[in-house]
Amino acid sequence: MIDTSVIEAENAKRVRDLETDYVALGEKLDRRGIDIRAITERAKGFGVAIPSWGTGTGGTRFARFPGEGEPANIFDKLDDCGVIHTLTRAAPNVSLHIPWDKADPEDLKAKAAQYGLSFDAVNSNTFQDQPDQEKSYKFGSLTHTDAATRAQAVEHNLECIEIGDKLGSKALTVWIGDGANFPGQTHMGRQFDRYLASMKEIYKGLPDDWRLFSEHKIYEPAFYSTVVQDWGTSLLTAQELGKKAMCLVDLGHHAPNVNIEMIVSRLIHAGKLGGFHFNDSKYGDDDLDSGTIDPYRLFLVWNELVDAEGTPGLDLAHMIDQSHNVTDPIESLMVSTMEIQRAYLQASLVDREALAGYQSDNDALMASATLRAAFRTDVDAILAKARLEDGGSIDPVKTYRVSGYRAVVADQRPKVSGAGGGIV
Ligand SMILES: [Mn+2]
Repeated sequence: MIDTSVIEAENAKRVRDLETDYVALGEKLDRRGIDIRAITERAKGFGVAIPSWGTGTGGTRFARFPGEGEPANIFDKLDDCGVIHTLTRAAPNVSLHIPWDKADPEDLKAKAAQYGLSFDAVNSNTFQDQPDQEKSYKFGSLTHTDAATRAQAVEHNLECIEIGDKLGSKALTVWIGDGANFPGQTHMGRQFDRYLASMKEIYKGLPDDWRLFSEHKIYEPAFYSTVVQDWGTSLLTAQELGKKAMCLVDLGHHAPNVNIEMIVSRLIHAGKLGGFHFNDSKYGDDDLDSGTIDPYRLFLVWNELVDAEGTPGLDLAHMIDQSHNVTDPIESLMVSTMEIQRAYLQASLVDREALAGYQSDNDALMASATLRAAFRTDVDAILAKARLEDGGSIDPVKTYRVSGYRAVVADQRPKVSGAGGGIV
């Protein structure tokens, strides 16, 4: 979809400056006892999963303003994911949403293989009704008071596992919108009991080498109470279900000012951190582009993850979960991929021995300065070098624009109307 000659021509314009910057950064890091090659190899080994739903323009509860050349189906979405990975070389996985992305698994695998893509966790959807669905989720899905509605929601999750298994996925992410809008609307204890009972049914259908991710979210669409509202409930769930159940942290699913890196640390301690939905947030579940609002927080989350490397059983799924309302989704997803990779590299530069010394000496000032020294290091040249060595683009956004990809697909794909209202 992106011609190699375009990437090569664009890289040729920038490769000399990159080499100069890379050598200069290498000398600087060398003075700090850091081998730039080792950090470059870490960059090359890094990957995130692109959410299939993120390739279309998102929206709010009020409206959606579709862009040109919106993907019309999962195969278009996979083409867009292919572009992102081709240029960044850091997005080798795709996370699917069922039933939105339902298609013949063999066709999906063939399309993904064209771009060297694999499938990460599959996401079930019981937060909306589908046209052919018998029971409504208006008053809940896995926690509904009606047993037949719960059974239908369980069945859908089992079907997601079956589909994911054919695609090579190894995890199911469950997020439900169940909750209440009024005090007294539901019995919070019984509702949670019903949730656990439904999740146990799903867990039973999980293959041995699969994991079940429980994703918490403080509010929305339920505005008074949400069944899996925070990491405490998520952890309780994961502990009750068993070894294959883990917690998934979506960075936008907490109250403002919550210390997310501390939640990360606690979940690692409990052996229950399974993965992430990366995005950024100013107020709530804003689903803004990673690293655009609070890059230091993203760094501090990565600081915990890099610190915990080597912990037995710690095997994280890195997924993006964003909504792009005012940008070209491909551009936003490429930039986000690189910002997440950047935070990972910066966290890899932390002088952990010095930090441990300052911590044990109670030298708060120097401990904090040690983290900020890593955070302030400009690793652009390493990121670009890693992409270049892997056949990607030194400057993915500029190369993408020069390629004219969006205009080409706008000609091929049907126009999308925004009149259907917003999506959350
Ligand atoms: Mn999420």
